[in-house]
Amino acid sequence: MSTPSSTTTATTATRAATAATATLDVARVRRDFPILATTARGKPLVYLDNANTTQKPEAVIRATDRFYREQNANIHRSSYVLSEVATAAYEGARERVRAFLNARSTREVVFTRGTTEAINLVASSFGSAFVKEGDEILITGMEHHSNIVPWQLLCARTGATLRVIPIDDRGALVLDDLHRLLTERTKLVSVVHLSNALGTLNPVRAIVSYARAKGVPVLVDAAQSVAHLAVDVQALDCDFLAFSGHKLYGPTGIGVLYGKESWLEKMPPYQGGGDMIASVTFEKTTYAELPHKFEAGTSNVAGGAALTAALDYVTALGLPAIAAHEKELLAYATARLAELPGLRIIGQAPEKASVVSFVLGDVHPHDVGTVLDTEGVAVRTGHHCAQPVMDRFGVPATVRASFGLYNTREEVDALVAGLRKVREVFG
Ligand code: C6P
Repeated sequence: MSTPSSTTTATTATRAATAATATLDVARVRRDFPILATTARGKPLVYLDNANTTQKPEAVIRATDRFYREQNANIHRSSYVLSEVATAAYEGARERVRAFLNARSTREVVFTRGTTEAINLVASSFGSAFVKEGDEILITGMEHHSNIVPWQLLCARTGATLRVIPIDDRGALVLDDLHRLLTERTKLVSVVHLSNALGTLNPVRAIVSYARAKGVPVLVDAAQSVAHLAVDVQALDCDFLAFSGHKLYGPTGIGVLYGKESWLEKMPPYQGGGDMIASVTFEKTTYAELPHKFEAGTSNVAGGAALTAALDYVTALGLPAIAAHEKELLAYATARLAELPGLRIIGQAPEKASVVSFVLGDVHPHDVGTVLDTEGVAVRTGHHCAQPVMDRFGVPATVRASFGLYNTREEVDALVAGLRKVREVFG
């Protein structure tokens, strides 16, 4: 049995040297991801679906393996040494997330199953305490369904109304409408940081400033952004922020709700059960301290250990270096795609990151995806769980290539070659 923090020390030291140069050695980084050396349909795998989920480096795979081999026990409940080790792994992950987001305290870091559950937690808990008939929740026209439906459910329960900041033809927010739509009735603004369907990077700091001046809290859906740019919750000054481990080179089944302690203290528990209580009698239950008040039942302990490894990995490479690499790749992809007759990029906002969404003439995106798949190129086709975005641009679906830290220009070239093949097949 060994301590949880030593898992990635060697890797971290090696990576720190790379980070110091602020450029990404992509060829070397790719060797950390075993799946990238595999084939798909007999061709080298070209994985361009990172907005959906990212592939996992050896460090994350090893941390999961090691947890179950050497550290597995339930946490917070037992006094034997193995349980102490597992608890340290899990609470160590919380501290790692705190540092990653620059939160003030681990009391502000709640583990969830992912972004979706984190947003549902706020809609349910904040909603039951602070939202009533006649109130309004303000979102944007480029939200993922996970940042629409929980608020619709809340509105149906309370009689509140959902308002939507529109997007313009480039896929940028119409910020003047924020000023019109944010009123004394607004109880919360919930906005995506980086759009999964358009690649638009929203000015969340400016949105928070504006809302703060009116006394309105802001939730940031950072599901897409955390893997592509450094996110600092104190600099953003947001009240809540949600992300998923699996989009950040970490495991599925674990994510994070960051919440300002002042809000979390005032919010009731989301679910009831073990580990979230201080004491229970049939007459009265009192709740555990933050953040455990919001974590009912047995947690994803192995997920925590693996998330630590993922955050160590990304931090050692350096988010500025990752962002610079992906920016260059997005520019290259945008230019190469423009060579293809009839290709229309959906989402051309001035500030974008890591995602290019497009349609190819009148070939259905699913057909495009099928042909690309025969070439080993994995992209997502469909509405990307953002149907209102498709409606806004008058398309049923798009093809979406989304980049991660290990993607290369050669892979963009493979995408473009695959699209030429689509043209040959469908004319
Ligand atoms: N988007 C995509 O292919 P979960 O499923 O809880 O990990 O993440 C939900 C979610 C919330 N917000 C945004 C902006 C997202 O992009 C996602 C997940 C994936 O675009 C799967 S639909």
